[in-house]
Amino acid sequence: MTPPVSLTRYLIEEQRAGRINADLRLLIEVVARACKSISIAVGKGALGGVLGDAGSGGRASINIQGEAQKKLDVLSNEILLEANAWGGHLAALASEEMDVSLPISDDYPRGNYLLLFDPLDGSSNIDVNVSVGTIFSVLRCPEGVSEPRDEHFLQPGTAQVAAGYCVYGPSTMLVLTVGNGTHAFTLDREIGSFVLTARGMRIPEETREFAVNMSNQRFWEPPMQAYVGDLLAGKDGPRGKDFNMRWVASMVADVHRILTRGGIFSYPLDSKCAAKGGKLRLMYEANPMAFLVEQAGGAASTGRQRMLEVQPTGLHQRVPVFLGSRQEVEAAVRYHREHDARG
Ligand code: AHM
Ligand code: MG
Repeated sequence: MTPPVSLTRYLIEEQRAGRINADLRLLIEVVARACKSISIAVGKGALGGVLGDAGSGGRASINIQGEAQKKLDVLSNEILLEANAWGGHLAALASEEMDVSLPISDDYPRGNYLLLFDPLDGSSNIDVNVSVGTIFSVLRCPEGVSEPRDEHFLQPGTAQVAAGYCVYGPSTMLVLTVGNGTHAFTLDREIGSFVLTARGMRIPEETREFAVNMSNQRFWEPPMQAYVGDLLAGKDGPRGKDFNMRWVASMVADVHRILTRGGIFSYPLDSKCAAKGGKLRLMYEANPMAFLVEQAGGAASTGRQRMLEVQPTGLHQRVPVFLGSRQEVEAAVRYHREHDARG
């Protein structure tokens, strides 16, 4: 029997192969350790006193996105900030829960990497005991920058050196890419170690499953209406096959299902979120997921552009998202292209 491969061993082997350096290895280990702490907090639920809204005196705490923060959003953010503050591997951090980026304090050495994260994605599922997750993306700090600010994070997704998520579901799993495939590690709770359980994940090219919040249908753009209309028409429509639908409302859980068995995930532009550019955030939701999905043979697009090539203009910028099985993402993109060509 071959011995299990821990995350630590996997990272050491990637370092020996010259694909990552010691600082990036440390960074990923630190994020994974923080995810273990978040997993423990999420797992305690009501017993840990961590459910419900953040804030005090009857006043909700609101983040930069204008969304009410949950206690676990705030706690997860603090866990990630504390874990990454002192190791010397980072120059600065940025989070969904923080208005602006945070340079590493002068009390510690500054490293060469920038870390972005959504500390607890799927907040609407926290209080109902449904899977949530942490999403992260790693960029290089530009050469010669000693005082990193928001503008230094504004690099396209193709510049990511690592990305991943941790899903807090029936089991806790970390899914990671350093640009050499997408791999899944399951948390062995007794030992406290992430163990490699799926090496080189591959998303099936074709699918019969889609994930979208159908309640927004009437607010979508015409090409999205046409695309989903044809999915719903099934065997009787131009697609010639029946489709199934799933929507967890935790991007991490929906993407995890798609990485595991295929499908298309979409959060398109709609008239409610059009002024903001979309619902999901480019830099710490769409881009890390796009990197993971592409590394698993899938595709990721805004509907009109490859996700990883979007030039960011803001830390909290939002984008429409289509990702998953390659042929299905290409089909969704085709509906947009043909609609736009008609003018
Ligand atoms: P959050 O980061 O505030 O949790 O919001 C992101 C989440 C995604 O995980 C999920 O895909 C989407 O919002 C669900 O949106 P909706 O409630 O509109 O279906
Ligand atoms: Mg989120």
